[in-house]
Amino acid sequence: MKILVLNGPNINMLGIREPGIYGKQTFSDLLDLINQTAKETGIAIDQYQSNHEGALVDKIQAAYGDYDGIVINPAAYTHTSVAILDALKSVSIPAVEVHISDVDSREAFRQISYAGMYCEKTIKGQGIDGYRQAIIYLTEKYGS
Ligand code: CA2
Repeated sequence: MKILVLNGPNINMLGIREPGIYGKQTFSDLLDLINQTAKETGIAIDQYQSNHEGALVDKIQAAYGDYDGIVINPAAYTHTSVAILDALKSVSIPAVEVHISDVDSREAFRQISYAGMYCEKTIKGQGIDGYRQAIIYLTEKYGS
């Protein structure tokens, strides 16, 4: 099994500001956690972060035929991007949405998730551990 972890804009800035919302862990800590989870589960995991909507759409399209699962935190594009939703639908790869913060308890504009309309599961408010949980969910459901 092969999983692609996708992160949207500003996730690379984790740990630098707003620790009260996103925690103290850095983007580098997140990459370490993803690599550690890959070792533990024995599956291949690639990760990609971009601040650009089209680049994320390109990466989702390129995943077709190559990946068996997608873990995605579209960050701010969660709440705006029909293009990312359509890309996920177009490749039809099982996907889990992750949000580091508890978006449910935040501003009204964060209450809509376009990507979430495709994803079969959403994990929110678990900090960066949400990524590990999402990878384990996909591995247990779709094989190793
Ligand atoms: O909780 C999440 O994972 C979010 O997807 C994070 C996004 C936010 O726009 C979503 O509503 C929820 C923000 C990404 C990180 O932004 C930072 C802002 C300040 C300092 C560091 C990162």
